[in-house]
Amino acid sequence: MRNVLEPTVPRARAEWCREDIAALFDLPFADLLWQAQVVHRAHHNPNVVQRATLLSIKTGGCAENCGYCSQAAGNDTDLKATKLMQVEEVLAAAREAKAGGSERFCMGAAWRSPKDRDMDAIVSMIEGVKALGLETCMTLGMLSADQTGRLADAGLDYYNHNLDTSPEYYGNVVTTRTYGDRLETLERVRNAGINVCCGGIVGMGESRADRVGFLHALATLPEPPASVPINRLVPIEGTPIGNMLKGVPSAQIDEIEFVRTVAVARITMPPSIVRLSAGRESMSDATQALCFLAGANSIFTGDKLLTTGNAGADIDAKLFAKLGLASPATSAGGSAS
Ligand code: SAM
Ligand code: DTB
Ligand code: SF4
Repeated sequence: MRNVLEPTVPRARAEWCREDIAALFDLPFADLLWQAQVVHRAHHNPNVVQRATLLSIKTGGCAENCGYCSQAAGNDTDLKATKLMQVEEVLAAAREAKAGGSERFCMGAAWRSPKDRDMDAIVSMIEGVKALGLETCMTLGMLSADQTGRLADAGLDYYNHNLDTSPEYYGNVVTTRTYGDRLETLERVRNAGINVCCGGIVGMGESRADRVGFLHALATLPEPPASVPINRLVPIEGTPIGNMLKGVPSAQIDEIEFVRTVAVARITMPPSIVRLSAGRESMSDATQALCFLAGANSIFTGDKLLTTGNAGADIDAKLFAKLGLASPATSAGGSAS
């Protein structure tokens, strides 16, 4: 293991092995955060955090069986399924997000994969949101090569498709698709020249070794993802994983362990935007501040994620003021210290 008092030497992705990643997780907390700060400050402005807004453009009724998700048709949740939204409705929501200070607009559909008949509307949404000057991200499930090409031609900035957990734990989370299926779509996205947004969920009952395997899988993709959402499970009643954790406080992920995961993501994927995603609503300001210290530099703002609640824009504005954080567009520029 490296001497923790030496600054982290930037590594090529292929050099990360599970043992090294496990050793990072095992560091004393102060040493881990120090390493994460060294890497973070070498690649990013530590006082800048991007705000993004999510919109569910097609909710519920999904054919996949993800054990954490409110939108899987087979999960016993109260969610009402909807059709794909009209382009104008989506653009109205994007305008509102921009007026509220967001710089990125992420559109999610509860599909196993899009139907070709939906692609014209999807393309119009991307073009319209881009024309507002917002960064665009979409998450629509698995894509064919043709569909990926259409998204690229429309100018989509990022495609979100998560590995969610380690290859070993994956079968406990979803059985209607494989890790290999996810990797195939990620490859198509990468080959089409769209930035990959790929991360996962912490706190689904997985072990530390699974968190190591999860970050190892991300950091050793042919190119590390440009964007890495780290979600803290939002336990949802009526989902297998939500039910499993209900009433077992000890099964919830410890907040320090969550911060450790963010720090290890930062150290293993230095140039990536690490997104502190779902689960912020139940986090204290202090825990969120630790996540920013650990290298998180984007959040989802607004009072809703896709189907669950989120800390609203006013609460986030207060947090930014308290911590002296700025958005990329309003910061003086410059990255590293
Ligand atoms: N259907 C698409 C797919 O799965 O690729 C996109 C939508 S899906 C809701 C996007 C991601 O949100 C999931 O991969 C998962 O990481 C995250 N997510 C969904 N439900 C969550 C929950 N209850 N808590 C935390 N994260 C969640
Ligand atoms: C991601 O990893 N997190 C976001 C985004 N990608 C699409 C979604 C979080 C969803 C949280 C549960 C919900 O609101 O349904
Ligand atoms: Fe469908 Fe995505 Fe939810 Fe899985 S996470 S059930 S693919 S919407």
